[in-house]
Amino acid sequence: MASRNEEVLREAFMTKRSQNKSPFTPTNWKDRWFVLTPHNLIYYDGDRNSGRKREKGRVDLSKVWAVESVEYSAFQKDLVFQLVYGSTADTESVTLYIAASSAHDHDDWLEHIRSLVGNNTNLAEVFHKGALLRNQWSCCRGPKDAVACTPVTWTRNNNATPGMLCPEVDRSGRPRRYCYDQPSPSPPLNQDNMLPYQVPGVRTAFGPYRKKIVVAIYDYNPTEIGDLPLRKNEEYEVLQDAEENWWRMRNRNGEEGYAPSNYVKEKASLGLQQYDWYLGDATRQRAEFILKREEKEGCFVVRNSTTTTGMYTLSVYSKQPTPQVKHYHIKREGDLYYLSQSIKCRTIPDLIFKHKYNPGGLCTRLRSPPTHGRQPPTTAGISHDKWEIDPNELNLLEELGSGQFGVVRHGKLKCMDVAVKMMKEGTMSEEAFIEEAKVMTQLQHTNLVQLYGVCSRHRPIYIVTEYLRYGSLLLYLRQKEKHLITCSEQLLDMCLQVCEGMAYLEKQRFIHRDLAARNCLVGSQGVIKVGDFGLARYVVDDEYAGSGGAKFPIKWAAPEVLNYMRFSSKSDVWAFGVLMWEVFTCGRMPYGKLRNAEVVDRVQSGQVLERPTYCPETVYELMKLCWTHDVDRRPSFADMRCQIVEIQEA
Ligand code: L0Z
Repeated sequence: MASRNEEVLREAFMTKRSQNKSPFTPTNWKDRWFVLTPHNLIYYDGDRNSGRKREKGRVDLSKVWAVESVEYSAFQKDLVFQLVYGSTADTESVTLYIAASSAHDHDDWLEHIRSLVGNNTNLAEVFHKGALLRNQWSCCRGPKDAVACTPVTWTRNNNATPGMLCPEVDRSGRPRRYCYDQPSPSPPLNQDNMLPYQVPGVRTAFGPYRKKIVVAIYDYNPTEIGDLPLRKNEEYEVLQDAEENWWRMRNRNGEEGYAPSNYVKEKASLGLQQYDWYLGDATRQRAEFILKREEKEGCFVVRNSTTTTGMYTLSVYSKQPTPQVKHYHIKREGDLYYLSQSIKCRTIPDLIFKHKYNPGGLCTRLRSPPTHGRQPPTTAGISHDKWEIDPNELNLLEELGSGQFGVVRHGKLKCMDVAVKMMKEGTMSEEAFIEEAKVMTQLQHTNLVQLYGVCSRHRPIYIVTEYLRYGSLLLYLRQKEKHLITCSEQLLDMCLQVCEGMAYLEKQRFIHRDLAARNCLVGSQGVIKVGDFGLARYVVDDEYAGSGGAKFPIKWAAPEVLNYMRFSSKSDVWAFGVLMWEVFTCGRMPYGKLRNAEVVDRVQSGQVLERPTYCPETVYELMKLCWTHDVDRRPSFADMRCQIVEIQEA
């Protein structure tokens, strides 16, 4: 409870929005007992009747920089107010959303809290009258770190009597007419009737417009009217970057349209992206794969060092004395880069240029970058704000197999290869999925099978995804066993790729729920992608849904899933350990023919899968880390990534 010397000014039950929740899960509200003291707003759990309460959190009122109402549309909920607090207004602020039980309570608490924070020196001039939903502010559509869009309705006590509030309280969040200080003038609305938002770094409420110039790092050929084609190495001005994945841009001829943000890079931080020989974060394995396939003497790439950030590695193919790829760390001395003492340069492109004419200690002189090097990434959906695909635009081709939801066919969308899941009626909660699909199309990563959109206006509905030409990872492992089994670097690289895709999902707070080799796919250039993430939630099938069902993936399930169906990114990590085992056995069935009940007994008693014959001890140690029973001690995907990279480099 509030400590004895803290006078209780107000107490009440109100509901609080849980903080730090996934941008992809529905907003979660919890009943809390709120206590207001002169210096803190403290909240406790415990139901309305019981006297025993446990403190769940508190806000230090001296850190508060705005106390404002929230517009109804943010949560489809009335009587919500917000406390924005933290150390620096723009970067480290946290927002606490509280729904009062009555209009009287709403006004009363707002007034009281304001009277307590009125002398704070950090009070803000602007706030978000909406809420951060799916990584975007509902009010101005700005990204998470956009500077707030709406002038505050109340600033400080100054010459007013502390505790006095505007006589007419406007709960819509619109600027109030009655304020102690004159609010800043409202900025003009844009075409969408939205307040403009600003990128961080610009601290003034509505400061000068800053031009953002980007350079295309890939060609982009739009599929939709209204989208802007991009030509590699050309410059574009960004007109709107409110959304993460699709930006409105203008080319040199003044033509405007949307284009994918992952196809451009800001001119000021372009770095090596403009060079064909630069592979960015590609691993040693990927570099070798690309260079070996070209079979060209002196073919080379430069990539970021996997061990030291800011450092680079040069990978070169040579046939002398035998076909091989050599990797050289580009060393640094002061502001000079070098590979051998004899040639030192100020920049990496200069260094590359010099070594084109002089091997200078390398196995061969550098000749040309690979012709099939950097592949353009997928785009988040097929166009800006579009997830509904017209089935007439689809050209359906051969059948690829059938999934949980029915037949999947290869197809073409314009000239793009796609896979089309034709949803058998009654196998999926369609309504809920279609809503979620809007969010899922926005997930984009090299190691995730891209969801492009849905055809939901007719039945059966179609789910349109990226097409991968080599099919399921499980079958690939089984078919290529002879070739792969002794090639543990390549097997570990497959695990790393899955881990990278999963680390992205983890960061986006998105849970897969059915990670296994059968749900990963193999693409060209040895790329592995995780597929069908999050779809498990929409399966309508008793045999799949419960842990007792015949189709439930028991052998990939963490103990907390078996016991309480508690899914999390950590339960995905457990499944990832099993997937690593599948990879290093080239596609064997975990626990062999053991029946489900026996598998559960084994897992509960702490027994783990045995080390696959060709699996290095270090890799097996990583699998076992994934099978840590204590969820809190189990590593995250980010942790796993570091560990795998460490083994690769050893
Ligand atoms: C997916 C599912 C089902 O929908 C399949 C692709 C592909 C297959 C075969 C070949 C080529 C490409 C081929 C290659 C090998 C030796 C011979 C020639 C699902 C699904 C899965 C799980 C779920 C839900 C749905 C839950 C998690 C909810 C349980 N699976 C059929 C096809 C595909 C993902 C699929 C593909 N690209 C995308 N999707 C191939 N490519 O003939 N080869 N070679």
